[in-house]
Amino acid sequence: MTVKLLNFGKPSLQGSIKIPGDKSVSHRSIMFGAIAEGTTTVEGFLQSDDCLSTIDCFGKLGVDIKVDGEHVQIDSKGISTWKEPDEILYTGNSGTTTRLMLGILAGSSISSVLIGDESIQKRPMKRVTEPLKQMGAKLIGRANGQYTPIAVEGTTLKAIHYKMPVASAQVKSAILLAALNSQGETVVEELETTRDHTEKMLKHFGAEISVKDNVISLQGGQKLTGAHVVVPGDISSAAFFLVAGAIALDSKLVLTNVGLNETRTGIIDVLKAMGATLTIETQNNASHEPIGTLTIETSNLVGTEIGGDLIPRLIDEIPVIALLATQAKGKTIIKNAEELKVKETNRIDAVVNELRKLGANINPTEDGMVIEGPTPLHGGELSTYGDHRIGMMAAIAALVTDGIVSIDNQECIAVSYPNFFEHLENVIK
Ligand code: SPQ
Repeated sequence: MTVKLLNFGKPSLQGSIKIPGDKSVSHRSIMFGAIAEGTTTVEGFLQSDDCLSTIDCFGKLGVDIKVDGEHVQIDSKGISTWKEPDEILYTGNSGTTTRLMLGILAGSSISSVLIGDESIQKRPMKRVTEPLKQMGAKLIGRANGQYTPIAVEGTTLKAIHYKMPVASAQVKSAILLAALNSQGETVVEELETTRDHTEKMLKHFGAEISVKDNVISLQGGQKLTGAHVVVPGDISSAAFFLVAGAIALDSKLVLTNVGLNETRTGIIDVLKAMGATLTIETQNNASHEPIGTLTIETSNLVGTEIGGDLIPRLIDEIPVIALLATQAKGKTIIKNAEELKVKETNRIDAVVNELRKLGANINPTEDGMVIEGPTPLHGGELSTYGDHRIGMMAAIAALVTDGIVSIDNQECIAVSYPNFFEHLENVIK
Protein backbone atom coordinates (compact mmCIF):
# COMPACT_ATOMS: atom_id res chain seq x y z
CA MET A 1 0.00 0.00 0.00
CA THR A 2 1.58 3.24 -1.15
CA VAL A 3 0.91 6.58 0.52
CA LYS A 4 0.38 9.23 -2.15
CA LEU A 5 0.99 12.92 -1.42
CA LEU A 6 -1.19 15.31 -3.40
CA ASN A 7 0.14 18.83 -3.49
CA PHE A 8 -1.69 20.54 -6.34
CA GLY A 9 -1.82 24.17 -5.10
CA LYS A 10 -5.37 24.95 -6.29
CA PRO A 11 -4.77 24.50 -10.04
CA SER A 12 -6.95 25.28 -13.04
CA LEU A 13 -8.10 22.24 -15.05
CA GLN A 14 -8.21 22.42 -18.84
CA GLY A 15 -8.49 19.82 -21.58
CA SER A 16 -10.26 16.72 -22.70
CA ILE A 17 -10.49 13.20 -21.24
CA LYS A 18 -11.77 10.09 -23.02
CA ILE A 19 -13.62 8.29 -20.24
CA PRO A 20 -12.61 4.60 -19.93
CA GLY A 21 -15.07 1.72 -20.27
CA ASP A 22 -18.03 1.22 -17.97
CA LYS A 23 -17.30 -1.30 -15.21
CA SER A 24 -20.86 -2.68 -15.02
CA VAL A 25 -21.07 -3.18 -18.80
CA SER A 26 -17.54 -4.64 -19.00
CA HIS A 27 -18.33 -7.32 -16.38
CA ARG A 28 -21.55 -8.21 -18.17
CA SER A 29 -19.87 -8.39 -21.59
CA ILE A 30 -17.63 -11.21 -20.31
CA MET A 31 -20.47 -13.01 -18.51
CA PHE A 32 -22.81 -12.85 -21.51
CA GLY A 33 -20.03 -13.83 -23.90
CA ALA A 34 -19.33 -16.90 -21.75
CA ILE A 35 -23.01 -17.90 -21.54
CA ALA A 36 -23.68 -17.32 -25.26
CA GLU A 37 -22.88 -19.77 -28.01
CA GLY A 38 -20.41 -18.51 -30.62
CA THR A 39 -17.92 -15.66 -30.67
CA THR A 40 -18.35 -12.42 -28.73
CA THR A 41 -16.11 -9.44 -29.38
CA VAL A 42 -15.83 -6.56 -26.95
CA GLU A 43 -14.52 -3.06 -27.73
CA GLY A 44 -13.69 -0.48 -25.03
CA PHE A 45 -13.42 -3.12 -22.28
CA LEU A 46 -12.32 -1.69 -18.92
CA GLN A 47 -9.11 -3.44 -17.87
CA SER A 48 -9.57 -2.72 -14.17
CA ASP A 49 -8.90 -5.06 -11.23
CA ASP A 50 -12.63 -5.84 -10.77
CA CYS A 51 -13.23 -6.68 -14.44
CA LEU A 52 -10.06 -8.78 -14.55
CA SER A 53 -11.45 -10.77 -11.57
CA THR A 54 -14.46 -11.62 -13.74
CA ILE A 55 -12.21 -12.73 -16.60
CA ASP A 56 -10.12 -14.81 -14.22
CA CYS A 57 -13.21 -16.64 -12.87
CA PHE A 58 -14.43 -17.53 -16.36
CA GLY A 59 -10.94 -18.64 -17.36
CA LYS A 60 -11.08 -21.15 -14.46
CA LEU A 61 -14.40 -22.38 -15.87
CA GLY A 62 -12.60 -23.21 -19.13
CA VAL A 63 -14.04 -20.36 -21.20
CA ASP A 64 -11.68 -19.20 -23.98
CA ILE A 65 -11.07 -15.45 -23.41
CA LYS A 66 -8.40 -13.45 -25.26
CA VAL A 67 -7.60 -9.96 -23.97
CA ASP A 68 -5.73 -7.44 -26.10
CA GLY A 69 -5.93 -4.11 -24.27
CA GLU A 70 -9.48 -2.80 -24.63
CA HIS A 71 -10.36 -5.58 -27.10
CA VAL A 72 -11.60 -8.92 -25.82
CA GLN A 73 -12.72 -12.01 -27.69
CA ILE A 74 -14.73 -14.76 -26.01
CA ASP A 75 -15.35 -18.09 -27.72
CA SER A 76 -17.85 -20.31 -26.01
CA LYS A 77 -20.10 -23.26 -26.79
CA GLY A 78 -22.44 -22.28 -23.96
CA ILE A 79 -22.78 -22.92 -20.25
CA SER A 80 -23.21 -26.71 -20.60
CA THR A 81 -19.62 -26.97 -21.89
CA TRP A 82 -17.94 -25.16 -18.97
CA LYS A 83 -15.58 -27.29 -16.89
CA GLU A 84 -15.78 -27.73 -13.15
CA PRO A 85 -13.03 -25.47 -11.74
CA ASP A 86 -10.33 -27.24 -9.76
CA GLU A 87 -9.56 -24.01 -7.93
CA ILE A 88 -11.66 -21.65 -5.81
CA LEU A 89 -13.11 -18.79 -7.88
CA TYR A 90 -11.61 -15.57 -6.49
CA THR A 91 -13.83 -12.53 -7.08
CA GLY A 92 -11.41 -9.99 -5.55
CA ASN A 93 -13.05 -6.72 -4.45
CA SER A 94 -15.97 -7.04 -6.85
CA GLY A 95 -19.55 -7.25 -5.59
CA THR A 96 -20.81 -7.44 -9.18
CA THR A 97 -18.63 -10.47 -9.99
CA THR A 98 -19.61 -12.27 -6.79
CA ARG A 99 -23.37 -11.70 -6.94
CA LEU A 100 -23.90 -12.17 -10.68
CA MET A 101 -21.74 -15.30 -10.76
CA LEU A 102 -23.85 -16.83 -7.98
CA GLY A 103 -26.89 -16.40 -10.24
CA ILE A 104 -25.12 -17.87 -13.25
CA LEU A 105 -23.51 -20.84 -11.46
CA ALA A 106 -26.67 -21.79 -9.54
CA GLY A 107 -28.29 -23.14 -12.72
CA SER A 108 -25.16 -24.70 -14.25
CA SER A 109 -24.25 -28.37 -13.95
CA ILE A 110 -21.02 -27.82 -12.04
CA SER A 111 -19.93 -27.34 -8.43
CA SER A 112 -17.79 -24.38 -7.44
CA VAL A 113 -16.74 -22.21 -4.49
CA LEU A 114 -16.60 -18.39 -4.57
CA ILE A 115 -14.49 -16.22 -2.30
CA GLY A 116 -13.53 -12.54 -2.37
CA ASP A 117 -11.18 -10.18 -0.54
CA GLU A 118 -11.60 -8.88 3.04
CA SER A 119 -14.19 -6.30 1.94
CA ILE A 120 -16.26 -8.81 -0.08
CA GLN A 121 -16.25 -11.22 2.87
CA LYS A 122 -18.20 -8.59 4.85
CA ARG A 123 -20.72 -7.65 2.13
CA PRO A 124 -24.24 -9.14 2.34
CA MET A 125 -24.99 -12.00 -0.05
CA LYS A 126 -28.34 -13.21 1.37
CA ARG A 127 -30.10 -10.63 -0.82
CA VAL A 128 -28.97 -12.88 -3.71
CA THR A 129 -28.75 -16.36 -2.13
CA GLU A 130 -32.28 -16.09 -0.66
CA PRO A 131 -34.18 -15.60 -3.96
CA LEU A 132 -31.85 -18.08 -5.69
CA LYS A 133 -32.72 -20.69 -3.03
CA GLN A 134 -36.40 -19.98 -3.77
CA MET A 135 -35.59 -20.99 -7.36
CA GLY A 136 -34.14 -24.26 -6.05
CA ALA A 137 -30.46 -23.26 -5.94
CA LYS A 138 -28.11 -25.30 -3.75
CA LEU A 139 -25.89 -22.76 -1.97
CA ILE A 140 -24.00 -22.96 1.30
CA GLY A 141 -22.26 -19.98 2.88
CA ARG A 142 -21.43 -18.52 6.29
CA ALA A 143 -24.38 -17.20 8.33
CA ASN A 144 -26.92 -19.14 6.27
CA GLY A 145 -25.69 -17.86 2.92
CA GLN A 146 -25.05 -14.27 3.99
CA TYR A 147 -21.26 -14.23 3.52
CA THR A 148 -18.62 -15.71 1.24
CA PRO A 149 -17.03 -18.18 0.90
CA ILE A 150 -20.12 -19.65 -0.75
CA ALA A 151 -20.27 -23.13 -2.29
CA VAL A 152 -22.59 -23.63 -5.27
CA GLU A 153 -23.80 -27.03 -6.46
CA GLY A 154 -25.33 -26.31 -9.85
CA THR A 155 -28.82 -27.75 -10.28
CA THR A 156 -32.07 -27.42 -12.24
CA LEU A 157 -33.86 -24.19 -11.27
CA LYS A 158 -37.50 -23.18 -11.46
CA ALA A 159 -38.88 -19.73 -12.24
CA ILE A 160 -40.04 -17.35 -9.49
CA HIS A 161 -42.10 -14.20 -9.12
CA TYR A 162 -39.89 -12.00 -6.94
CA LYS A 163 -40.65 -8.61 -5.40
CA MET A 164 -37.28 -7.08 -4.61
CA PRO A 165 -36.98 -5.81 -1.02
CA VAL A 166 -33.96 -3.64 -1.93
CA ALA A 167 -33.13 -1.42 -4.93
CA SER A 168 -30.17 -3.34 -6.36
CA ALA A 169 -29.15 -4.02 -9.95
CA GLN A 170 -26.94 -6.84 -8.73
CA VAL A 171 -29.85 -8.69 -7.11
CA LYS A 172 -32.04 -8.13 -10.18
CA SER A 173 -29.24 -9.30 -12.50
CA ALA A 174 -28.40 -12.42 -10.46
CA ILE A 175 -32.06 -13.51 -10.62
CA LEU A 176 -32.37 -12.76 -14.35
CA LEU A 177 -29.17 -14.68 -15.13
CA ALA A 178 -30.42 -17.64 -13.09
CA ALA A 179 -33.82 -17.32 -14.80
CA LEU A 180 -32.20 -17.76 -18.22
CA ASN A 181 -31.25 -21.28 -17.17
CA SER A 182 -34.46 -22.25 -15.40
CA GLN A 183 -37.86 -23.72 -16.25
CA GLY A 184 -40.78 -21.30 -16.68
CA GLU A 185 -41.19 -17.53 -16.75
CA THR A 186 -39.47 -15.48 -14.03
CA VAL A 187 -40.92 -12.11 -13.05
CA VAL A 188 -38.89 -9.58 -11.06
CA GLU A 189 -40.59 -6.50 -9.60
CA GLU A 190 -38.23 -3.69 -8.72
CA LEU A 191 -38.72 -1.39 -5.75
CA GLU A 192 -37.15 1.43 -7.75
CA THR A 193 -35.58 1.42 -11.21
CA THR A 194 -31.91 0.39 -10.99
CA ARG A 195 -29.28 0.27 -13.73
CA ASP A 196 -30.65 -1.83 -16.61
CA HIS A 197 -27.44 -2.98 -18.32
CA THR A 198 -28.41 -6.66 -17.86
CA GLU A 199 -31.81 -6.19 -19.53
CA LYS A 200 -30.23 -4.23 -22.41
CA MET A 201 -27.53 -6.85 -22.88
CA LEU A 202 -30.00 -9.75 -22.77
CA LYS A 203 -31.77 -8.15 -25.75
CA HIS A 204 -28.44 -7.47 -27.47
CA PHE A 205 -27.52 -11.18 -27.22
CA GLY A 206 -30.87 -12.23 -28.71
CA ALA A 207 -33.06 -12.96 -25.67
CA GLU A 208 -36.70 -11.94 -25.46
CA ILE A 209 -37.39 -9.95 -22.32
CA SER A 210 -40.33 -7.77 -21.34
CA VAL A 211 -39.79 -4.62 -19.27
CA LYS A 212 -42.93 -2.69 -18.26
CA ASP A 213 -42.48 0.02 -15.66
CA ASN A 214 -40.61 -1.81 -12.90
CA VAL A 215 -41.71 -5.33 -13.84
CA ILE A 216 -39.32 -7.54 -15.82
CA SER A 217 -40.34 -10.91 -17.26
CA LEU A 218 -38.01 -13.48 -18.79
CA GLN A 219 -38.81 -16.95 -20.12
CA GLY A 220 -36.26 -19.59 -19.09
CA GLY A 221 -34.42 -21.85 -21.51
CA GLN A 222 -33.53 -19.14 -24.03
CA LYS A 223 -30.20 -19.48 -25.81
CA LEU A 224 -27.92 -16.46 -26.23
CA THR A 225 -25.85 -15.96 -29.37
CA GLY A 226 -22.40 -14.32 -29.39
CA ALA A 227 -22.48 -10.59 -30.22
CA HIS A 228 -20.27 -7.52 -30.70
CA VAL A 229 -20.34 -5.25 -27.63
CA VAL A 230 -19.15 -1.62 -27.64
CA VAL A 231 -18.68 -0.62 -24.00
CA PRO A 232 -19.55 3.04 -23.29
CA GLY A 233 -17.36 5.14 -20.96
CA ASP A 234 -18.26 4.90 -17.27
CA ILE A 235 -20.31 7.86 -16.01
CA SER A 236 -19.31 6.84 -12.47
CA SER A 237 -15.67 7.51 -13.46
CA ALA A 238 -16.62 10.69 -15.35
CA ALA A 239 -18.32 11.91 -12.15
CA PHE A 240 -14.94 12.61 -10.50
CA PHE A 241 -13.96 14.93 -13.35
CA LEU A 242 -17.42 16.52 -13.51
CA VAL A 243 -17.02 17.52 -9.87
CA ALA A 244 -13.37 18.50 -10.40
CA GLY A 245 -14.28 20.80 -13.31
CA ALA A 246 -17.14 22.39 -11.34
CA ILE A 247 -15.13 23.16 -8.17
CA ALA A 248 -11.55 23.82 -9.34
CA LEU A 249 -10.54 27.41 -10.14
CA ASP A 250 -10.99 28.73 -13.67
CA SER A 251 -11.58 25.34 -15.26
CA LYS A 252 -13.16 23.78 -18.33
CA LEU A 253 -13.12 20.03 -19.00
CA VAL A 254 -14.50 18.14 -21.97
CA LEU A 255 -15.34 14.51 -21.20
CA THR A 256 -15.93 12.29 -24.23
CA ASN A 257 -17.30 8.74 -24.58
CA VAL A 258 -19.55 9.08 -21.48
CA GLY A 259 -22.29 6.45 -21.15
CA LEU A 260 -25.64 8.23 -20.83
CA ASN A 261 -27.95 5.35 -19.94
CA GLU A 262 -30.71 7.17 -18.08
CA THR A 263 -30.64 4.70 -15.18
CA ARG A 264 -27.12 6.08 -14.47
CA THR A 265 -27.39 9.84 -15.14
CA GLY A 266 -28.50 11.06 -11.69
CA ILE A 267 -25.20 12.98 -11.33
CA ILE A 268 -26.24 15.15 -14.32
CA ASP A 269 -29.59 15.93 -12.67
CA VAL A 270 -27.79 16.89 -9.45
CA LEU A 271 -25.24 19.11 -11.21
CA LYS A 272 -28.07 20.92 -13.02
CA ALA A 273 -30.07 21.32 -9.77
CA MET A 274 -26.96 22.80 -8.12
CA GLY A 275 -26.52 25.33 -10.93
CA ALA A 276 -23.45 23.86 -12.63
CA THR A 277 -22.32 25.12 -16.03
CA LEU A 278 -22.68 21.84 -17.92
CA THR A 279 -23.46 21.02 -21.53
CA ILE A 280 -24.41 17.61 -22.90
CA GLU A 281 -24.07 16.48 -26.48
CA THR A 282 -25.21 12.99 -27.45
CA GLN A 283 -23.03 11.12 -29.93
CA ASN A 284 -24.00 8.72 -32.70
CA ASN A 285 -22.31 5.49 -31.78
CA ALA A 286 -22.14 1.76 -32.42
CA SER A 287 -22.99 0.78 -28.85
CA HIS A 288 -26.29 -0.68 -27.64
CA GLU A 289 -26.12 2.02 -24.92
CA PRO A 290 -26.29 5.84 -25.42
CA ILE A 291 -23.00 7.80 -25.35
CA GLY A 292 -22.23 11.54 -25.26
CA THR A 293 -19.79 14.37 -24.54
CA LEU A 294 -20.08 16.42 -21.36
CA THR A 295 -18.46 19.84 -20.91
CA ILE A 296 -18.17 21.20 -17.37
CA GLU A 297 -16.90 24.60 -16.24
CA THR A 298 -16.15 26.20 -12.87
CA SER A 299 -19.57 26.89 -11.39
CA ASN A 300 -21.38 28.89 -8.73
CA LEU A 301 -23.12 26.06 -6.92
CA VAL A 302 -26.07 25.94 -4.56
CA GLY A 303 -27.12 23.16 -2.17
CA THR A 304 -29.86 20.67 -3.11
CA GLU A 305 -31.83 17.70 -1.80
CA ILE A 306 -31.07 14.22 -3.15
CA GLY A 307 -33.29 11.22 -2.34
CA GLY A 308 -36.02 8.83 -3.49
CA ASP A 309 -35.77 7.28 -6.95
CA LEU A 310 -32.77 9.48 -7.80
CA ILE A 311 -30.58 7.47 -5.39
CA PRO A 312 -30.17 4.27 -7.48
CA ARG A 313 -29.31 6.50 -10.46
CA LEU A 314 -26.26 7.95 -8.67
CA ILE A 315 -25.51 5.58 -5.78
CA ASP A 316 -21.79 5.22 -6.59
CA GLU A 317 -21.37 8.98 -7.16
CA ILE A 318 -22.48 10.01 -3.65
CA PRO A 319 -18.95 10.24 -2.16
CA VAL A 320 -17.86 12.77 -4.80
CA ILE A 321 -21.27 14.54 -4.73
CA ALA A 322 -20.70 15.09 -0.98
CA LEU A 323 -17.40 16.79 -1.85
CA LEU A 324 -19.22 18.91 -4.46
CA ALA A 325 -21.73 19.96 -1.79
CA THR A 326 -18.93 21.26 0.48
CA GLN A 327 -18.28 23.90 -2.22
CA ALA A 328 -21.96 24.81 -2.77
CA LYS A 329 -23.80 27.63 -1.02
CA GLY A 330 -26.33 26.38 1.51
CA LYS A 331 -27.46 22.98 2.68
CA THR A 332 -27.33 19.71 0.72
CA ILE A 333 -29.35 16.81 2.12
CA ILE A 334 -28.69 13.26 0.92
CA LYS A 335 -31.35 10.79 2.12
CA ASN A 336 -32.70 7.28 1.38
CA ALA A 337 -29.11 6.20 0.71
CA GLU A 338 -28.71 3.50 3.41
CA GLU A 339 -27.33 1.15 0.71
CA LEU A 340 -24.08 3.13 1.05
CA LYS A 341 -23.44 1.24 4.29
CA VAL A 342 -22.94 -2.08 2.44
CA LYS A 343 -20.58 -1.00 -0.35
CA GLU A 344 -16.80 -1.63 -0.41
CA THR A 345 -16.84 0.10 2.99
CA ASN A 346 -19.55 1.98 4.91
CA ARG A 347 -19.50 4.99 2.57
CA ILE A 348 -21.59 7.21 4.88
CA ASP A 349 -19.03 6.90 7.68
CA ALA A 350 -16.03 7.04 5.35
CA VAL A 351 -17.17 10.19 3.49
CA VAL A 352 -18.12 12.03 6.68
CA ASN A 353 -14.90 11.10 8.54
CA GLU A 354 -12.58 11.98 5.67
CA LEU A 355 -14.23 15.23 4.54
CA ARG A 356 -14.33 16.38 8.18
CA LYS A 357 -10.54 15.92 8.35
CA LEU A 358 -10.32 18.57 5.59
CA GLY A 359 -12.59 21.01 7.48
CA ALA A 360 -15.96 20.25 5.82
CA ASN A 361 -19.19 20.90 7.67
CA ILE A 362 -20.80 17.48 7.18
CA ASN A 363 -22.93 15.31 9.46
CA PRO A 364 -24.09 11.71 9.05
CA THR A 365 -27.75 10.69 9.24
CA GLU A 366 -29.32 7.22 9.42
CA ASP A 367 -29.75 7.10 5.64
CA GLY A 368 -27.32 9.65 4.26
CA MET A 369 -25.66 12.93 5.24
CA VAL A 370 -26.17 16.69 5.49
CA ILE A 371 -23.55 19.12 4.20
CA GLU A 372 -23.39 22.91 4.73
CA GLY A 373 -21.29 24.97 2.37
CA PRO A 374 -19.31 26.55 1.04
CA THR A 375 -16.36 25.66 3.27
CA PRO A 376 -12.70 26.31 2.48
CA LEU A 377 -10.90 22.96 2.76
CA HIS A 378 -7.40 22.40 4.16
CA GLY A 379 -4.92 19.53 3.80
CA GLY A 380 -4.98 16.34 5.83
CA GLU A 381 -4.05 12.66 6.03
CA LEU A 382 -6.92 10.70 4.52
CA SER A 383 -7.78 7.01 4.50
CA THR A 384 -9.28 5.31 1.46
CA TYR A 385 -10.63 2.39 3.55
CA GLY A 386 -9.43 0.35 0.55
CA ASP A 387 -12.40 1.80 -1.38
CA HIS A 388 -11.64 3.14 -4.89
CA ARG A 389 -14.43 5.73 -4.78
CA ILE A 390 -13.23 7.17 -1.45
CA GLY A 391 -9.66 7.30 -2.83
CA MET A 392 -10.72 9.23 -5.94
CA MET A 393 -12.94 11.58 -3.90
CA ALA A 394 -9.91 12.38 -1.73
CA ALA A 395 -7.74 13.10 -4.78
CA ILE A 396 -10.35 15.44 -6.28
CA ALA A 397 -10.70 17.21 -2.91
CA ALA A 398 -6.95 17.90 -3.03
CA LEU A 399 -7.57 20.17 -6.06
CA VAL A 400 -9.27 22.75 -3.85
CA THR A 401 -7.42 22.44 -0.53
CA ASP A 402 -4.91 24.79 1.02
CA GLY A 403 -2.11 22.35 1.86
CA ILE A 404 -1.20 18.76 1.12
CA VAL A 405 -3.64 15.84 1.12
CA SER A 406 -2.25 12.33 1.53
CA ILE A 407 -4.07 9.09 0.76
CA ASP A 408 -3.03 5.79 2.28
CA ASN A 409 -3.68 3.27 -0.50
CA GLN A 410 -3.69 4.63 -4.03
CA GLU A 411 -3.63 1.07 -5.46
CA CYS A 412 -7.31 0.53 -4.62
CA ILE A 413 -8.28 3.02 -7.35
CA ALA A 414 -7.34 0.40 -9.98
CA VAL A 415 -10.53 -1.46 -9.06
CA SER A 416 -12.46 0.84 -11.42
CA TYR A 417 -10.12 3.49 -12.90
CA PRO A 418 -6.49 2.36 -13.39
CA ASN A 419 -5.56 5.50 -15.39
CA PHE A 420 -7.15 7.94 -12.96
CA PHE A 421 -3.98 9.80 -11.87
CA GLU A 422 -2.60 9.91 -15.41
CA HIS A 423 -5.86 11.51 -16.62
CA LEU A 424 -5.89 13.94 -13.68
CA GLU A 425 -2.29 15.03 -14.18
CA ASN A 426 -2.93 15.61 -17.92
CA VAL A 427 -5.59 18.26 -17.25
CA ILE A 428 -3.84 20.14 -14.42
CA LYS A 429 -2.51 23.46 -15.79
O1 SPQ B 1 -19.21 -4.33 -7.96
P1 SPQ B 1 -19.25 -3.54 -6.70
O2 SPQ B 1 -18.07 -3.86 -5.84
O3 SPQ B 1 -20.54 -3.72 -5.95
O4 SPQ B 1 -19.12 -2.00 -7.13
C1 SPQ B 1 -19.90 -0.80 -6.90
C2 SPQ B 1 -18.91 0.40 -7.16
O5 SPQ B 1 -18.86 1.37 -6.40
O6 SPQ B 1 -18.22 0.32 -8.18
C3 SPQ B 1 -20.56 -0.71 -5.53
F1 SPQ B 1 -19.77 -0.77 -4.55
O7 SPQ B 1 -20.91 -0.65 -7.94
C4 SPQ B 1 -22.11 -1.42 -8.04
C5 SPQ B 1 -23.31 -0.50 -7.82
O8 SPQ B 1 -23.28 0.14 -6.58
C6 SPQ B 1 -22.16 -2.02 -9.43
C7 SPQ B 1 -23.52 -2.47 -9.83
C8 SPQ B 1 -23.67 -3.33 -11.03
O9 SPQ B 1 -22.77 -3.39 -11.88
O10 SPQ B 1 -24.75 -3.97 -11.15
C9 SPQ B 1 -24.66 -2.09 -9.16
C10 SPQ B 1 -24.63 -1.28 -7.92
O11 SPQ B 1 -24.75 -2.12 -6.80
P2 SPQ B 1 -26.18 -2.59 -6.23
O12 SPQ B 1 -25.84 -3.32 -4.94
O13 SPQ B 1 -26.95 -1.34 -5.99
O14 SPQ B 1 -26.81 -3.48 -7.19
